[in-house]
Amino acid sequence: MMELKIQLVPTGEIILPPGRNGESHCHNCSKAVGSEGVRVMMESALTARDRVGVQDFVLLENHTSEAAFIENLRKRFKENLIYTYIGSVLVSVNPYKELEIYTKQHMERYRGVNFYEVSPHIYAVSDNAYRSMRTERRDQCILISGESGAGKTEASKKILQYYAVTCPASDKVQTIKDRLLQSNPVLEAFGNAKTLRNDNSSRFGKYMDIQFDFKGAPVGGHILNYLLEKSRVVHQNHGERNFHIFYQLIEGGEEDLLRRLGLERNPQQYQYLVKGNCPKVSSINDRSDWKVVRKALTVIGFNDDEVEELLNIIASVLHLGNIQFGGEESGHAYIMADTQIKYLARLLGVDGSVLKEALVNKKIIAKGEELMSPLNLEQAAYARDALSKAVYGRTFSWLVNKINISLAFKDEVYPTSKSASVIGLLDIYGFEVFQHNSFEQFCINYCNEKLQQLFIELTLKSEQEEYESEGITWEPVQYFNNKIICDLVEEKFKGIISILDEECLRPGDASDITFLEKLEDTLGGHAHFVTHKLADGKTRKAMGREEFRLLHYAGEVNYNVTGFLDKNNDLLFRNLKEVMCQSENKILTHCFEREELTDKKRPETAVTQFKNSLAKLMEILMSKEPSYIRCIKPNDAKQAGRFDEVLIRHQVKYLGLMENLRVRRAGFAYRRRYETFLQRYKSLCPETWPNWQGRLADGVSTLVKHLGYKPEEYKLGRSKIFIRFPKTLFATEDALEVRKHSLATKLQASWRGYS
Ligand code: AOV
Ligand code: MG
Repeated sequence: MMELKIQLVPTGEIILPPGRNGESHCHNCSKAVGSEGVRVMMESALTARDRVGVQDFVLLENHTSEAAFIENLRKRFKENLIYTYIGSVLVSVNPYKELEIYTKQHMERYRGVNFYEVSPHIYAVSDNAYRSMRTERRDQCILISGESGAGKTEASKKILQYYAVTCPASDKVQTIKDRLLQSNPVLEAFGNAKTLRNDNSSRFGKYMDIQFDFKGAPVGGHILNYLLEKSRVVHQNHGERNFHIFYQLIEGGEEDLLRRLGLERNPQQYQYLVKGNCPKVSSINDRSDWKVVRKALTVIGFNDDEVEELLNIIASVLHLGNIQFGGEESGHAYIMADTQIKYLARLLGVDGSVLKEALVNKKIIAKGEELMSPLNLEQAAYARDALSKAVYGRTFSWLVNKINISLAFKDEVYPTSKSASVIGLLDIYGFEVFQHNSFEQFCINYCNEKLQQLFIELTLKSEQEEYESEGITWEPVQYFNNKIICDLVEEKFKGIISILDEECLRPGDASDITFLEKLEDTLGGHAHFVTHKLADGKTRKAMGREEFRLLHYAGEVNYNVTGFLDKNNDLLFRNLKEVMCQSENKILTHCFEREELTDKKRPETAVTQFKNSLAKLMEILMSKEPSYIRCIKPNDAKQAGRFDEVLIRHQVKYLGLMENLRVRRAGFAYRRRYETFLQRYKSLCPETWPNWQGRLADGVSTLVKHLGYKPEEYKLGRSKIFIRFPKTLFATEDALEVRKHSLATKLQASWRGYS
């Protein structure tokens, strides 16, 4: 699909710079406005715009109208134009089908080209960030946001591919490029899963730095991962799956490998894989994905032994899940069969009988003496699941670390030197709401609040700063600031996280319910916090007694408090830790270190670790120059071609896109650096054509006066011209187009003269 190049005045007129006699006429040729050639050109342009909408929302005639905004999105979506700008922010609508817009030719088209000269594309954003990094020597970051299934992970992969293909490379750089690309399938296998919202949902947050050298070649990378949803290892909601790797291994693993691991080729055999009753997903081919992942592990630098050790752990988790306990509800639990223990002992490299003991007893140290206290059925199942989660979660962190080692920037000539600059890519888990929401959704949605907060601060701030530094007065636009919700969650002493930690650390009768009661006592009456209790002492019928509701920026979510304390404490019984510390599996020796056993300090709770890591992330992001990609999910059915207006309107609202647009327009719709502006339009004025010799600002001033700009239409800053209305720029663009047309006409005429 060809994107519309010429822009027209909304009314359909072409406004040309007045000629010497005050009439409008086509520059350089005798054709007057309205003559056949120009009319045809205009008509086809107008029809095209009617069909495909505008490529930058700033150009919308009715920019305050949400309906017009959505109509523009709809038009473009229908034409498979999934990208649209708001100024420099890219809005992307998930097409749910493969589009032919990511080819090498497309990449080439965007390479080194100015943002506004080509149709909106994720490659344009990537290229722009890359060029800013190169020319201004400033670290960049690309922040991708949007709800679950909106296309964040796909977007981040497209960006990485763009750099891998278009950036300069040597042999060594090629290895790094390959590893950067291959880290994706590996991390997705271990960290993504099918949820009700997305068949390939990221269950961890990821921030990846791509490091570039002075020549602009990618020379290294580093990944920070955030809070993996470990609970999925032992439990999945109906219609969901465990992490992909389990199914890939079972479906794709070679016969003798499965034999060594003691696995059967049937996911239904494994308790940890049957909870969601969803072993197969139509959009996923586990068997071929296995091949991709297996190859990727090699590219990243795993040797066969390491792969085997990694898979031993994955298989162990499945065996752990199949351990069944016998015994009375209140009596001592015992392990029903030794089958799994035998496999576990071998795969984990631990003593089977010690493991067996540790799974049904708890070690207590009282008055310096060690005592074994037997566990009942429920406790034993709990201990087993805690072990599975710990093993999987720590292995995942180890894996990220291993990838980081393989991506590390190494300069053999200057061993202490750093890479020249970086581009950071942020791809987190998107906002999500299920029927049942727990601790994990609380953390995920809190993370999204933080990111939205950053967007608000940075877009407003940078806009304001730009006007300030250019000496332009501006009118601020009102935003809904979600800081109030961030505070509600993370404020010291009275935020939800503080209260949760307090209950986790409080000895005695602390429980999920006492946590909820404390929330009610402290936060009842907060504008964004609701429970079943109404102010007049009555109960709210629509809410359960174990629930609290948060009014997030992106919508209301009811959280069930069951399991909050447990998941936040994230405890593993001491004797199970001891067993794991004795493991001969090389990966596990890194995951479970003996110092942990002697460390008296209580580890930080899960949510506090998460909060601190997010605070650090915000600092990292603030120190870089941001670009934004705002992803929109077109429907809940994961279907191509379906544009669900209600769903989309909701996202446009909460992503603050209308305000974003207003900010862009309240001040000045367009800004261009003097040299860019002059270069593009100098042919429209005899005094600036072919070259302007004086100061750039004077050249621009002469040019716009010649073009008939009125004083209220523009301002000249220190290094840029600011144009208030898009129509002004349209008219100039049209004039340029007409000039080209008249040049073409002249040329044609002269050709005819030859023939
Ligand atoms: P997410 O990262 O935003 O959700 P994904 O990037 O995984 O969402 O996208 C979900 C699915 O939508 C993908 O698996 C593709 O099938 C499809 N899709 C997304 N973007 C494109 C595109 N540009 N072209 C074609 N198909 C696309 V989550 O990780 O759940 O928040 O936690
Ligand atoms: Mg994702």
